[in-house]
Amino acid sequence: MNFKIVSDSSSNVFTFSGSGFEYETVPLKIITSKEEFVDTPDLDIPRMIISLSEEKNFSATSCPNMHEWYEAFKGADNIFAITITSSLSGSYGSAVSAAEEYVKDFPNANVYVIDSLSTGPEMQLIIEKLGELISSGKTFEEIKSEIIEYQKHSHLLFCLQSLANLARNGRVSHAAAKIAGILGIQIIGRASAQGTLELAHKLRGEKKVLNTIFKEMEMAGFSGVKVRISHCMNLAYVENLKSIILEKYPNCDVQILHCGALCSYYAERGGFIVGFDDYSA
Ligand code: X90
Repeated sequence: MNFKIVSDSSSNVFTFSGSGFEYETVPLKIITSKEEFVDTPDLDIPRMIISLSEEKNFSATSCPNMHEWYEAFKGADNIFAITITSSLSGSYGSAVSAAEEYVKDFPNANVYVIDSLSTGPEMQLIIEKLGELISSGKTFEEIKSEIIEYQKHSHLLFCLQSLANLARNGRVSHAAAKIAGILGIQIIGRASAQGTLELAHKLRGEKKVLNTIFKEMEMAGFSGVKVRISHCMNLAYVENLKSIILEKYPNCDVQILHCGALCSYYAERGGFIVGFDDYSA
């Protein structure tokens, strides 16, 4: 029985390996009036960000279609697919349709599509958990129920300097985007339990922003086990968040990744996203 984990590119995880499974990413796309950016690891993100800042007219994103998910499933018979929250994207719907076709064509295959109710680093945590569970030799059904349980303990916060692209694509209100557009204001929010985007604070100043994020993490039950951070061209800032975390929790497993194209487009330059679980050491 061969296992495969398939994620859409909003996880920012483009390579992942471990014993007993394969891993593949299906890309979302960013579209402007001149160009299409496919969210693959070789894409030049800084160039895309510059090109988007010059694009005044139109930009949008599109999720993988059913065919793209189906192709990524091919060859495997125990598949875990994970998507960006179904409340903000059609990726989950496409993956579910692909799964239905796939089990019709390969009746012995198992496919479970996970609606992450989130994106980015929270998806990364779920992918890593899937990897651990598969490597430890659990059955498909055992993994499925353990991952449903894990999702109750994973969380996502974000900090954005602009909500312009979220508003342009109808994912937040124009009024909220206007507040975020004030110079120096940063917006902190979270993925709600229902997988919707929830705005929580508007703040100014790095120290205040990082302390608020850290406080929000602890309020959500974080106690120093595991944190994954993805950022859009803002490494110094998130390194400071990492230091704040490690100061209180020296043994915490903290990793930093670059946002891929989809998260870079919506988080925008300077934005970052934090995933963590609420387990205690
Ligand atoms: O299908 C598509 O075109 C993709 C649409 C995605 C829209 C939102 C992406 C947000 C990415 C921003 C902060 C995290 C918010 C998490 C809320 C659940 C990153």
